Amino acid sequence: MKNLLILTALLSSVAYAAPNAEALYDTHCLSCHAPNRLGGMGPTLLPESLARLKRPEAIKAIADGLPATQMPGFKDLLKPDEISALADFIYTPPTHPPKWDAADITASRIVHQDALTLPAKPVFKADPMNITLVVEHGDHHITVLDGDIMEPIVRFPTRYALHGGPKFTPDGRFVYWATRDGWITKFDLWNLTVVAETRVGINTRNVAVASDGKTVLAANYLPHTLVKLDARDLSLIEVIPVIAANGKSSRVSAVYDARPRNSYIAALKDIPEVWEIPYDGRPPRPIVLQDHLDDFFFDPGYAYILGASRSAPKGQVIHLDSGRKIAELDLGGMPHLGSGITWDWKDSNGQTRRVMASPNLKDGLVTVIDMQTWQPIKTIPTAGPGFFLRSHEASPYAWADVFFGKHRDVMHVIDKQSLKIVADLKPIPGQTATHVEFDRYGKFALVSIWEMDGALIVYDAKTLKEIKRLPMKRPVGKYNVWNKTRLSEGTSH
Ligand code: DHE
Repeated sequence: MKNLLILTALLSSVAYAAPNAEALYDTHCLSCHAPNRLGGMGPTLLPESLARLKRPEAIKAIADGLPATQMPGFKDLLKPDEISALADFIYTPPTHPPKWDAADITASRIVHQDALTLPAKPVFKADPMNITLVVEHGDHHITVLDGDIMEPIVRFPTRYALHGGPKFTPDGRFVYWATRDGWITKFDLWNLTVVAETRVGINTRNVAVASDGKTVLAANYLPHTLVKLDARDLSLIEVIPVIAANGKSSRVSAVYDARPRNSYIAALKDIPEVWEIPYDGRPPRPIVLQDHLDDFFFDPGYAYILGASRSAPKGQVIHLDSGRKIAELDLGGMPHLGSGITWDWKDSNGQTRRVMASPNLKDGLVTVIDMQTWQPIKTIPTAGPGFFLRSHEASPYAWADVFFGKHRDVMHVIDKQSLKIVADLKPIPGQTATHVEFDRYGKFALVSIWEMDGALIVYDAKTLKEIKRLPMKRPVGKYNVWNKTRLSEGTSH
């Protein structure tokens, strides 16, 4: 009888042992979301960063993965109670609340070089304005390419998980980039050396550089701050707490330079506001919206922003000076406006109109919008949801990837006048083809094969014939100095 009782107790303890959420986190989540849930390649998983994600949505995300991200589904690996325990765990406040304040930022700064002592001319022969950087995600490197001949000049390691577009000074000499865990690096492209590094936050979205080249502004998810640095040596100028009039704080989705306005514009993730932050140190000007903005696009004159929220069905057009919503955008799915491009399009009456096109992270379509009426003029069906759309002033084509799904190896080439797909390239069957960048003249189009043993494929941008392949480790974004500093209409800035 005694033995039976022990056995029953043992069995029930086995049957009802609660999953150890912390151990599950360490096994399945830590490599992307970092120790202590502070975020790295994946976002921070702390209650304050999950303000807009409800618990059932978190369970679904863990089970099924998240579209448009690198988050896989775990339902085949974990039992429902393990998934549920993980969801509880991420909403539990950490034992020691994370902080990253002005003192931490200042203490983190590493000055590698005094840029003033370095020669003010390139150490290479290539055209410094036609240099293209390739970010290799696979082993965290950057390759610097000579854009005339598409040959590497140098390849060097970066910090872990660089994300988003590096930003250049107007002369193309210095470039700044951010990692997901908050490091901002200043690199001297003419001397091919790191100048300085500062850690601005625990989970950082991106960085913008003022068009006067004097300051750098970083957008953080954690803490809820914008951090302004001196562009010369990345020393701290100011930590701007992101708190609305009602006292609620917010993560910052992204910040961009708005050069004709002499200001930066930041989209907030948890408060329906956009902030305009003047270069000259005046306080931010909040623009109150009806909906949150996760992602936005400037019109070429920087008078309007076209924004979309992951949770609202319609996009919005905001007039920046008046702070008013002047139109709604009928977009559908999950448009990736940050990856939008513009060009001049002739309508059936021969009239030229400026149009904007955006890929879609959820549906297989590219939407083309008339920028006078803000109405969609064409929805181009694609082979699946895409991440990036790119073109160049000198090219008649826009290149749209199919990042998600079984056709991820296809790159659509769209005629910018007929608004039809005129070619489907499949550089390597079964391997993800993504993100296109051009050289400064629009002669070559570079496609990333986003695989560990991937490649950069160089196409003739006119004939669409492959010219060469450069082996690379999971290459993702590519950034041409001329196109980025001259605000090419075919790329993001
Ligand atoms: Fe990005 C740019 C947000 C996932 C590769 N991505 C950006 C920018 C933002 C952004 C706000 C603009 C920054 C800039 O240029 O200053 N990205 C997001 C997300 O919210 C999302 C969907 C989820 C997340 O994990 O944060 C996301 N992005 C990814 C990826 O999974 C990609 C493919 C691989 C990676 O690096 O993590 C990816 N994002 C990129 C690239 C750019 C980018 C290559 C720059 C494009 C350019 O040409 O400028």
